[in-house]
Amino acid sequence: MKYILKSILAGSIGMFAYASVAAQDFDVTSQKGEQQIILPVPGKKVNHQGIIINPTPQQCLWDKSKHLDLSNGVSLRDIQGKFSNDIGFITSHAKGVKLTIDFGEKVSAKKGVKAVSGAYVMSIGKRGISIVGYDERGAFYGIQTLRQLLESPVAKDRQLPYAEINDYPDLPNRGVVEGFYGTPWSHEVRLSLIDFYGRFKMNVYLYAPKDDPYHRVPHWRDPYPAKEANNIKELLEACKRSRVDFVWAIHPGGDIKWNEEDYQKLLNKFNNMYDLGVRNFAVFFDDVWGEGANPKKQTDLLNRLTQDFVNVKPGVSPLVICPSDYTELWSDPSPSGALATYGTSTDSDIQLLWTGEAICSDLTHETLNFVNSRIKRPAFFWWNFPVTDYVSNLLLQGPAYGLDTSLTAHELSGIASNPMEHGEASKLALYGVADYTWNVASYNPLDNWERGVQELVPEATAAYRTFAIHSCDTETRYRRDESWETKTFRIAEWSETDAEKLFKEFDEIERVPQEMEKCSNKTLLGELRPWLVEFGKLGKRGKQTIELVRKYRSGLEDSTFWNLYVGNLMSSNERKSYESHKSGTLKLQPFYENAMDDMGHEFLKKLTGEVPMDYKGIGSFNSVHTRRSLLMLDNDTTTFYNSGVEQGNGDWIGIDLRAERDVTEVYVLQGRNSVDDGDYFEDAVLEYSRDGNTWNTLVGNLHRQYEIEWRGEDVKARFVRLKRLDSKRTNFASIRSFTVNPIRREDVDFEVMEGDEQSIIQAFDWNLQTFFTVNGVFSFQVNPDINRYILLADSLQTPLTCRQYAKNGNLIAEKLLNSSFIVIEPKAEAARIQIEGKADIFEIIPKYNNEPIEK
Ligand code: LTM
Repeated sequence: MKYILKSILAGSIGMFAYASVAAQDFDVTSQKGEQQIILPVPGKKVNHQGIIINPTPQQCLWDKSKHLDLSNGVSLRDIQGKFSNDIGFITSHAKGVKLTIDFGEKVSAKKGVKAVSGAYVMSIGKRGISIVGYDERGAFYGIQTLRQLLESPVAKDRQLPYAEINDYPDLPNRGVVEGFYGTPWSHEVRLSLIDFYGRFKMNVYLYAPKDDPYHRVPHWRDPYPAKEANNIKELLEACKRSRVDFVWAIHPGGDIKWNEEDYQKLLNKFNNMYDLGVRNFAVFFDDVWGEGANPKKQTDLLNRLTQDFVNVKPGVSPLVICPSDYTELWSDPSPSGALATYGTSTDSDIQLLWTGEAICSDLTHETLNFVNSRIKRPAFFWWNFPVTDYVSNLLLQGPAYGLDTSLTAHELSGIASNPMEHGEASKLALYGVADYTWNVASYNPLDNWERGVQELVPEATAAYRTFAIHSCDTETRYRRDESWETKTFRIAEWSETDAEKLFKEFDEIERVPQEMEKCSNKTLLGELRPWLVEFGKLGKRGKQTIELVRKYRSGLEDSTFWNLYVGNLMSSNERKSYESHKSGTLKLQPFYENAMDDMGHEFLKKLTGEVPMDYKGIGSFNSVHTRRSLLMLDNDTTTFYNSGVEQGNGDWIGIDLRAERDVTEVYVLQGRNSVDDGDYFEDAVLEYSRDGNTWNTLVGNLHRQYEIEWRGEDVKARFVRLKRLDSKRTNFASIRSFTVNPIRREDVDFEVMEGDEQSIIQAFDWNLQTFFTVNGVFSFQVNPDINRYILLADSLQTPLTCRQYAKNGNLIAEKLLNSSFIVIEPKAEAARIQIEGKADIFEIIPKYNNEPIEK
């Protein structure tokens, strides 16, 4: 639109580049290591022939030709009198099948039970059912296996196939750390989860809610008030029922003074908790800095506590510790570092928690080698999954994967999964953690997830599965695969078969919220509901989009198309609701956004005859081709594009101007936030290209420059980029702003007489991502060379009024505007046009007298 955009003059400013701020030397290691590559979910769905047992047993021999009839119930022989309350799932009858339950070293050795806590042998045969545990916990687990067998399709007529099961856990610690920031779980949810742990053979619950004030600052020194103390007693009883170790954790590092007074207060608190019944204790020093993180002080305290408390009080187990150096990201690897200090100076019975290569990361041999060689014992893995305290607008319902299946108890003492503040919704991931920690080598993440959705929502499994498969990715940091069965596409790749398939998926999605109302776990439903509501809307939006593309492809009048188009745009309120309870972020919502952008681009091109200026991010990083790169093009320096992977030689980030243009000005703002941010190209060159192959330098040898600005004689370019030059820095790369030829008010030849004078440029940037707002009256001077103005407005809530005034101020025409596609034809004597009402105007497209009228 050269006639209205005054040419953007390069003038004789000459070429210059400046760096407003140079980087200081600083520690950037904390900003590395977030995993951004999305690995696919391993495993595949298996046919379990009607027998579903989670965790997967180690050895099972089935004889399906013979069956034990349990229709008359069982007669219990509870040799040690411990399990009468655990077999409520089956009727007891004096004449029922004999169910014998026993445990202990002697009897278990006779039956070939592995000598580890939790192991058991169960036989089902003509003499009835026998369960022998290595310990009480093992026998309890045998009972859980029996319960699951009876709940399996194979036992629908209460006929159990003959079987010999020899089962045991691979890892000694299997469970959960309630260790997230945010609203701690309610008492009811905790009780429900403890029951769940027992049912799926998890044995540890580390109680460490970051926002429990009596766990951490400000009240870690004080006893719990009566109500909370009583709740803890109830949790202890529930854990006893589920044969779970309740580990109460204290988090003193935020304000501890390493003096006698605070030591005594800590000891008092431990005694106090002991009196409530706690026998397992933990001390956490995660996320503290300064003196609180001093490893020498920490280990001295722990050794003293072990001596004065753990070794003295009857029944107390060795401590569990989370050191301040809990991840490779910032742990000091040297022989004098924190991990080595722990390794050499703490009792080897003490368990040490470790989150891996990053805060949220996979469980690998490499990270265990790193930590174990220093702490001199197998680490206890704190798995930051499915925790969402860093992405609280998401709900993680995907498979539990990223856990190496060749690990053994020699390297790993177990896993404590850190879940979401939504306890019921976390069960799906915990179902996987239970399975992995019990039987590491057989762990099949995808199959486990398929079984999990069925287990958790048997009343609406298909709907829950649909929701869950599209609610997996974190968008940032610990990326998770999502929507792996769905094929989305750009309009340019349109095929009616794919479109129809996707339409059906969106249709199912739209129905999910209603279907999910059948879910009998109302607490789970309550946690999911805000996300389900948004998910349903996403289904509707997706369907409408496919219908709109179909209509668009078949050809529509401009006005009809535009009204349908804006009807399918998300309002800012809709966006706000979606943003706060997001799902479908990896494929579904991007399909909608891309389809709308693509149609908008083509439509605007047709109306203006120019290539719209909705520039696109390009570059060597995969993520730059996603919508995330819009964050560097949105005129908002508080948002940024981040590569999500480390930078390397030859990496670059740039923009595609969608057509060759005369470039006179480029501005790039690197880094995520402050000038101290490490995520930037330390050495770089600013380049342009006409074809994307041959690049020319605009500014070379940029060193430590966050802010890069170039202005000069126009160069013809379709692409502009910032390319990394060799440097030591291997951080991620971030760009807050990448601007080419920014439009300024003086570039726009349009006289505003009433209304917002400055933001009118948004209506002349040929970019439908931006708009200016009319709220009240807005008027402009008529240009006599223009015979029509087309205004592209958003969906009108109420009609606008358009008035035309003559030079002397007389009103000469008045019209109500109902359509979002506004065409104004100035009368011959009109000097001013006024619009009254409320609307967002994306573009104002003037049509000159001599221009042909497009169809
Ligand atoms: O991971 C650890 C050891 N500490 C905190 C957790 O409390 C928090 O939930 C996770 C996830 O944001 N990150 C942490 O650093």
